Amino acid sequence: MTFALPPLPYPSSALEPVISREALELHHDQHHQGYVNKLNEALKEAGFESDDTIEQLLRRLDSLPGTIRKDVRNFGGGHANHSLLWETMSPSAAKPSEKMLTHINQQFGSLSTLRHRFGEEGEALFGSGWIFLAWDDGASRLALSALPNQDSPLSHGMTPLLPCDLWEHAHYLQYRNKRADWIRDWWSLINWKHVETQLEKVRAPGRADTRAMGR
Ligand code: MN3
Repeated sequence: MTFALPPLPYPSSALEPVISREALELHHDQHHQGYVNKLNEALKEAGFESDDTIEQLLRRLDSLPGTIRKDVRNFGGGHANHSLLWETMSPSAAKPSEKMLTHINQQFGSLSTLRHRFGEEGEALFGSGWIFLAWDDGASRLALSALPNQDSPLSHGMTPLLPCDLWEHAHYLQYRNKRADWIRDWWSLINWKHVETQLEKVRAPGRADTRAMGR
């Protein structure tokens, strides 16, 4: 099994001025590629064979062989988190639809409350990591999840819908150490259409990967 770096769904200058071309190219071509390479090397070295997607491997992290568990968690998590990050940003970001707002209001009260809590929990995370808007599979509701390093909500019974990268490599070139400003400006890039599509998939009963996992 070999994982590959997905191409960016837009030109590398498309997210300026929030993310400069240089910053996006470094992040995608160097950091994300690095996670993919290290993941592939680790799986090859361990002789691990599977047709699972990276999402499926992360969901069953605890049952993976000890020889690859840590590498799937770190490098596989890095691969999955960044792949979702590129998809959930857009140069022509639109506001959430009425339908999406209904889901947000139901769980958080309002979009501005969600944004406030997202920023607060993101700022509060110590060290490197991510803040996610996710679907809690067990509770069947939207939830926020702040996780360290490259951990994925998939390994915690949740499906990530919207990730914000809180590693310094995500913002240091332009925002230096100002994580709060980074989260504030990143918010204007959210591709809510993609978030909504993922949410509808995860809310649909009997979705394919749930059946495959026997959950
Ligand atoms: Mn990153």
